[in-house]
Amino acid sequence: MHTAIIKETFQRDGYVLIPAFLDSDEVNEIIKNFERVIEQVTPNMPAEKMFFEDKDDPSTLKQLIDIHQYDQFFDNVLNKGKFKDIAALLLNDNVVGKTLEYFNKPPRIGKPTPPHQDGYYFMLKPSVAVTMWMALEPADEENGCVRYIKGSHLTGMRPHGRTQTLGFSQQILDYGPEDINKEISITAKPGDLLIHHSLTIHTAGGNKSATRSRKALGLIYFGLSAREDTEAKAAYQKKLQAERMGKP
Ligand SMILES: O=C(O)CCC(=O)C(=O)O
Repeated sequence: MHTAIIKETFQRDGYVLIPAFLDSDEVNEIIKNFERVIEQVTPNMPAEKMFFEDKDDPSTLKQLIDIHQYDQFFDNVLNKGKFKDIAALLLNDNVVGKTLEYFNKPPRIGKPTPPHQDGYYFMLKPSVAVTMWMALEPADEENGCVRYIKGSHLTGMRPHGRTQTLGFSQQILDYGPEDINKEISITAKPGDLLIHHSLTIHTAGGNKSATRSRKALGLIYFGLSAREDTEAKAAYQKKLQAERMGKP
């Protein structure tokens, strides 16, 4: 896919799908290294960087965050590979790799990803950031592929509030049938890369398959022109505190 088309699509729609961004050997290398990390590195990672669908069952691992901080292979994927170059191209900026994540939705029990805008978590001003999501196995409606609302990066930040979903603590509060009607499901094959703007609304279904998992690689890049939004951060901390005290 030509870079000019990738950029134009991203700017217009708020997301872009790049088919076969990595070939099968490259995907297998990522899968092999995730397996190694799960076996050998996670025992040294703090508990708050790991989420399980069932905390008493290690086979239900659903998310690992900040893997690059604990593993050189994935630090290189985030900071040295071709993912970073494409982030800089799309944001028209120099970028910093913020995090590298592992996502899974285990068969039957993988929960939906609540509708949200990543920029709500990032709290940047301006919100110059992208998230990348690369399929490590086929993703479709049955096992919970990502769904986007086209053009939603152009209409501002929606109000967010608390969820009970581990790893995705915030969701759009006024998300309704009109939004659901606009959702576009993106089916993806291993190596296909999805990139979305930090203001693009997205969600994903639960995993309804009895046999198939839904594994993916996640990467986040901030533009160097983005600054921490200290007002938004303070308001968020106040809101979390109120929620802890049981206030609305
Ligand atoms: O893996 C998913 O279901 C969603 C991932 C997501 O929301 C994100 O990377 O921002």
